[in-house]
Formats: sequence, C-alpha cells, structure tokens
Amino acid sequence: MVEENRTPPLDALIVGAGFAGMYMLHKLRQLGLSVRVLEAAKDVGGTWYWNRYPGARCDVPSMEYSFSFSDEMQQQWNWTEVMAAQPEILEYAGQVADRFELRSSIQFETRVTDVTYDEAQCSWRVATDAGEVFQSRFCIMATGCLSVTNTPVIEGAKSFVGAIYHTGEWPHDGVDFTGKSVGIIGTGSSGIQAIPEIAKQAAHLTVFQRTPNYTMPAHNKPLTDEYQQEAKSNYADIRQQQRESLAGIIGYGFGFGGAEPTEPTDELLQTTASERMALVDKKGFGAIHRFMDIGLDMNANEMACDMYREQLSRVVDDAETAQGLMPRNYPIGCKRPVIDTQYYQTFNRDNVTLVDLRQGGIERITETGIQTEQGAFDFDVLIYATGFDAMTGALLQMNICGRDGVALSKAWEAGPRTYLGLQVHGFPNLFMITGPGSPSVLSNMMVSIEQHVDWISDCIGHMEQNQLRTIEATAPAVEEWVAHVNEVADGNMMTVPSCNSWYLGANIPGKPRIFMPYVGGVGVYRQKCDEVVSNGYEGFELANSKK
Ligand code: FAD
Ligand code: N01
Repeated sequence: MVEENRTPPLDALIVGAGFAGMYMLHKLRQLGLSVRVLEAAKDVGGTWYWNRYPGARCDVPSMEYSFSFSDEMQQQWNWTEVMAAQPEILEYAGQVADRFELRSSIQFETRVTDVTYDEAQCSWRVATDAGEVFQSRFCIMATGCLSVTNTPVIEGAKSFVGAIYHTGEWPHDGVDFTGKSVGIIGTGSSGIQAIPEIAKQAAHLTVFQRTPNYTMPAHNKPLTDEYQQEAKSNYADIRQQQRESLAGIIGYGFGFGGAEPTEPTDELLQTTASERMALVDKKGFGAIHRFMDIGLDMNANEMACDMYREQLSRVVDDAETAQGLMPRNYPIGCKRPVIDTQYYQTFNRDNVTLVDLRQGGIERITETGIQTEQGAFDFDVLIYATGFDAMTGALLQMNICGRDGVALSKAWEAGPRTYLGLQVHGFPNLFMITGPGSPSVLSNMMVSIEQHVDWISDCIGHMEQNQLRTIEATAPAVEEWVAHVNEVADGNMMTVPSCNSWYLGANIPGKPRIFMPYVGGVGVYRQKCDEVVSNGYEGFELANSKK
C-alpha cells in the first residue's frame, strides 16, 4: 500500500456507479457530505454498461424500470419500447449522470481491492488497484447483485484458439458473427436473449444446454406517445402502487404490450385434463397464468409443467429437439422468470443445433470446440452465457474486514447474514444497497434501489443531526432477521430441494446453499424498514463516540 496516495478523509465513499451508486451519490450530496464514487468501468450504468450482448434488454416495463425520485426527469424522458433494450437503458443512465452532474464525483477505471475498518478512527480504509487509499466515515456498497461474472472451470478452456466472450463482459464495439460458427454455453436469461439474435447472423450456432429453462413470450413492442402520456399523467399513482406491491411491478406496461395483466385466482387442480388442453389450444404458453396454486402445490405445478411442455412441442418442429428443450424435474417458479422473443422458434432454423447435455455432458474444451460425451462440436467463437456469482460475489471480492479484524468472508462462511440486507454485525457504518436478505433480485430493482438509498441517506441524515458517529446492526437483530428471511422462504417453489438456482448459490461450486433474497415482498419489507426507524432504529446500535 502506498501511503503517499492517501487522499483527504471523506464523509462517504460509494463503490459502484450503476443506478444504485448514482442515486446514492445524488442523495448524499444533498446532505452536504463530501462523497466519492469508485467504479471499475469506464462510465456509469453498471449492468447496462457491461451486458451488451445481442438481445440484452429489460423484462420490466420501461415506464416502471426507471427512477421515480425526479418527477421532472420521469416526465421528460421518453422510452421507445414496452421493455427497453440495453443501449436505451445505458443512454438513460448516462442522462441521469448528466442531469445531476454526477461524473465529477466518480472516479472511473478504479477497482476497490481492500476495505478495512479502522477502529481507532471509526472509519473505513478503502484501497484500489491503482494503489490509492481512501479514508471514509461511511462506506456504501453499490456493487450490484449480478456484477461478477461466472466462468465455469472446464478442462482445456485455455486451449480454445478462437475468440471467447462472456455475455456479462461483452465488447463495447460489438461482435460480428457473419460467416462464423458459434458455440454458446448456457440457457439462462442471458443465453435465451442472445441465442435468437446470434442465430440470425452467424453461419451456425451450437447451443450447449445443461438445464432447460421455463421461458414465456415477452410480447414486447414499441410504445406509442399516447400510451406514454397517459402513463406519465398517472405516474404518482403508478409509483405508489409499485412501492406497495410484491415485486415492485404493477404490470401497467404489460397491459399495453399485448400480454394479459393477470391476477392468478383459479386453481389448476380443479381442472380436467381436457380443460387444460383446451386452454393450451387457446392461450399457448399463457395458459397457466391465471392459476394461483401453481406456486403453492407441487401437483398443480407439475400439471402446469405438462401444459408448458405440450405448447413447447407445438412450437418446435423437430420432435427430438423439442424433447431436448423440455424442462423437467424442477418446478416452474423455482428460478428467476425468463421471457423471450422467438427463443423456441430459433431451434426451427437450419443453422441452429441444440446439444442437450442431459444426454451426455461436457468433457473438455478443445482447440476447436467442445468435446462432450455425445461427441465433438467445432466452432470459431465460444460464448459463455454462464451467469454470475450473484448477490455476494462483488462484496466478497473486496476483502472487506470489519471490527476486531473479522473478514466478511469469515462472517459469511456459512452464507450471508445481514440485518434487513442493509448492514452486517461487526461492520459499522458500512451499508449494502440491495444486499442479501432484502427483496433485491426478486423485485424490479429500481424500486428496491430507491428504497434502500432513501433509507440509508435518511439514516445518515439522522446521524448528522444527532451527532452520532457510528451505526451497527446488533447480533440479535441479525439473528432474528436471518431466521425471518428463512421462515418466509420455506415452502416456496424457489427453495424446494429440486431447485438449483443462483438465488441459492447453487450455480457456484462450493458456495453455501442459502436462499439469499427476502421473499416477503417490497411493500411489506418497506413497512418493516420504516418501523425500524420509527422505533428509534431498532436493531441498530448508534453511538456518538469512538468505541
Ligand atoms: P450494477 O448495475 O451491477 O452496478 C454495480 C457497479 O459496481 C458495476 O458498474 C461494477 O463495475 C461496480 N463494481 C463492483 N465491484 C466493484 C469494485 N470492487 N470496485 C469498483 N467497482 C465495482 N433487474 C430488474 O429489475 N429488471 C430487469 O429487467 C433486469 N434485467 C437485467 C438484465 C441483465 C443482463 C442483468 C445482468 C441484470 C438485470 N437486472 C434487472 C438486474 C440489474 O443488475 C439491476 O436492475 C440494476 O441495474 C442493478 O444496479 P446496481 O447499481 O445495484 O448494480
Ligand atoms: O445466468 P444464469 P444469466 N456447463 O445463471 C449454464 C438477470 N438477467 O446470465 O442451469 C454448462 O441464469 C447454466 O446451467 P444450469 C436475471 O436476474 C436478466 O442467464 O446451472 N452449462 C445456465 O443455463 C438472471 O436470472 C435478464 O444447469 C453451464 C446458464 O449457464 C440473471 O441475470 C437478462 C455451466 C447460466 O444462467 C442471470 O442470468 C439477462 C457449465 N459448467 C440476465 N455453468 C432479463 O431479461 C453454468 N451453465 C431481465
């Protein structure tokens, strides 16, 4: 560590300049604090800066996946599609930075490598890959839940001689697949978005699928001015409904987009086999939407899976390929929902091959492609659509070390343990935005980001007013919150034993299998956070002097 590079002490240091870091900066500036943001990328945008693969887009209506904190901004900004594509969301992030003149407080191309609590000073010492050291009273992690890519360790990976890309670190100049044969590993949300687009351009695309996903047609389309004006005139109400909802989405835009806004009310268990087939005839993949017991009862869920597979077999021409694409042995609703544009239809193209790895897995990567137990597949370009070390990855990468020299990696050895997903016992004045134990990735993230940023800035404002130096979640509060998070998740389709999702850390070898987000819903969660404040920051210890 180079001591000459130590900078003057800050009130607050924020790591990350995605939507969370940008809004946090804006709020803390309003409190009159000295604030610096450190960001590894060359510009703002976070997710939307890094994930530039063909087909990347949002699956929350644009009118809802946007900031509500500035009415002027939400009235002036115009979206072009019901669900916006990555370039448009990145442009939106850029105008947020311009509008509030944020870039002057953001240091780009700077990766935080070490974060250590200085007990004598009651402040954080933050070191970067450039050898700089910052001292800051508050440290706020806006490092994202899906910002550390996962590249699986596969034997021979380095021997491949062609170009290699990861969807989460896509080249900024794009990739021209014309005349190329391409292999892609992974059929999660990223793969399902990228595959149809790459297939349109590449000479040949080979899809290596380990677990087929349940995916629904997106029905995306352009937004009309008329619709947008109507939504804007109702924005106050829309935003309030979002905040009180389960997932931060009210589906306002979906109604316009052609998909039916659905309130599940009926029971699939009460239907006959012929009624279910008649529904599939009429509504295709949408046939299962209105049944509430799919999320509650495994038998109902399996009926829905059968209906889903029936529709899939109707869309995909080749019977063997259709069988290969069919998800089995885990319930609908276990993983992050996926929506797509012409995903299954893409497998009807002559230039697309499915390799169903359930019939024989990957043995190794070779100089020219992938050797599987089913045979060898050669291509010029290899794409990893293999996801992220979600929710804890970015936090654990920073070597965070708290009070008494305890490392976060040690405190979270058996999985993340937080109070409200905002703080960890033993790490005073360190906050996480959308951390594990909050609704976070189960919600429209813009709603959850705004709620956390507002809560943290109100808390810091309260501390300033009352000359309080430190805030730390107590051990019993963490204990109780973790128990509550587990209790509400119990019995959910996302936690059944057959479910292997990144929500559970199941995608990363050796990661503790813990359900990380809070299932209780953004409305309920917001109320709990507000109650904590009205009860005098219950569960937190606030102190006005050094310990
Ligand atoms: P991020 O946008 O991830 O930003 C975190 C920033 O922190 C990054 O720029 C990163 O470079 C930086 N950083 C991390 N570690 C360090 C470090 N050590 N030093 C310096 N900088 C660091 N959510 C939805 O609600 N709806 C969607 O439709 C949706 N679509 C998505 C599509 C994709 C392809 C992906 C990957 C995610 C999607 N998400 C979606 C989730 C998305 O991550 C959030 O919506 C939101 O953009 C997160 O913002 P953030 O600021 O919290 O984190
Ligand atoms: O990642 P994933 P993602 N061999 O982890 C496979 C958000 N997002 O980037 O299921 C072979 O979902 C893995 O297989 P399996 C959203 O929150 C949103 O697609 O583990 N295959 C899986 O198929 C999303 O949930 C949008 O068996 C391997 C795939 O790689 C999250 O980001 C768009 C493998 C990874 O899927 C992550 O999505 C994009 C191996 N060794 C992303 N290792 C929207 O549309 C992994 N896989 C909003």
